[in-house]
Amino acid sequence: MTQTIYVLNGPNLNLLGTREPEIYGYDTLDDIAGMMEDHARGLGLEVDVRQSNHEGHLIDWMHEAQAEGAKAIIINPGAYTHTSIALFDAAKSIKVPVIEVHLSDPLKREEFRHISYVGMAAVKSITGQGPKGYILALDHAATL
Ligand code: CA2
Repeated sequence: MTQTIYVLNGPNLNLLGTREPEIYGYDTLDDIAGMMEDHARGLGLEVDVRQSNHEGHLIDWMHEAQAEGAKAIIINPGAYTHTSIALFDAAKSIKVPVIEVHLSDPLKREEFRHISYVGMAAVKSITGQGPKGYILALDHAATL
């Protein structure tokens, strides 16, 4: 059976490609999902790409990934990266490996973006590579 990678995206990432292209680029989340589906097929994997503006949805989906036997979770938690101990706890509470992705490099931005709670529980963090970061995360997931 084909193994599934959950790809979870947090608040405001549904608006990608509409504003601040100098930071986040011109690709929409649908464009990124399409690229990931194509790349996953080449790796013999499936992706399940989701987005929510609600912290609890992201947590429920992490639990679901565990219950469904997902191979890995790739997550861009958006601004919850820098605030959510609940997402850190969720990542710690499951056995599914979590890979953190950011389009920008939060360490090169405002100081309030410099802490990543999810990153502290992630097996890998990929930052500042734009949409390619999601593809690199998939390549890493394939090795797990
Ligand atoms: O670089 C990333 O991927 C971020 O996770 C993006 C988050 C930000 O809070 C993190 O510090 C880094 C923000 C996503 C906002 O998405 C937008 C979409 C369209 C227009 C403006 C922002």
